Amino acid sequence: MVSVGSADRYLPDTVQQAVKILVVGAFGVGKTTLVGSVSEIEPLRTEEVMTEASVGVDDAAGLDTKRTTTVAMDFGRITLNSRLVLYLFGAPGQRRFWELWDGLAEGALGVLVIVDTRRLEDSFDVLEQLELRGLPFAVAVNQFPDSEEYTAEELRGALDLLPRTPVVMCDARERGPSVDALISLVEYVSSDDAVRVKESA
Ligand SMILES: Nc1nc2c(ncn2[C@@H]2O[C@H](COP(=O)(O)OP(=O)(O)OP(=O)(O)O)[C@@H](O)[C@H]2O)c(=O)[nH]1
Ligand SMILES: [Mg+2]
Repeated sequence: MVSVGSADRYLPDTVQQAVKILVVGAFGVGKTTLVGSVSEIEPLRTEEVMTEASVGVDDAAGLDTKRTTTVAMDFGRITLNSRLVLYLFGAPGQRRFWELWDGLAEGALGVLVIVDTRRLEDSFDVLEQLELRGLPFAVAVNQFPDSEEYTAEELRGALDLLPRTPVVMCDARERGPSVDALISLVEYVSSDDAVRVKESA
């Protein structure tokens, strides 16, 4: 998490636009980690310790250090440049939380979808839900140490993405690449391509 002084809690006077971004992805892909890495304010988290009840429901394979899961949402803020601030809303990706998305997605400019290539199939449902809702999105690939390396084009094929959908490699624990993923999303949704996606949905 970025350490913040009290001065950073307040938005600069130069900010002209505040936009809402949704961060989604399957269980344990790194949503809470990414929001925490980029947020300039202490992120709001709703973590609960995972219990026996999640065994066989949420697949934590490859997530040895994971002890908690998000039960409602993550929230963070990042000032991308002197004029633009993003409010990040992280939403759990499991099917049982999909109803939450409708409220959280209201008024959102776009969605950053985080995927873990070790469990790519877990992301199919999430992408399908976004397409159904007509939400413009970019894909951030969270690289874990034992992730195989794929090219963006290979992943685009495997995830059946449109040629114009951004696919960005990142490490959710690192601020720089996580911010770059958000910038790709904002650039994409600000372009005509994304508008077309929205209109055709
Ligand atoms: N090695 C590595 N570990 C990561 C990375 N990102 C997250 N983790 C770890 O992976 C686990 C999952 O991260 P979370 O941020 O909790 O994932 P999440 O998507 O918010 O999970 P849910 O809210 O439960 O769906 C945590 O134990 C993190 O410490 C990464 O880029 N590399
Ligand atoms: Mg989480």
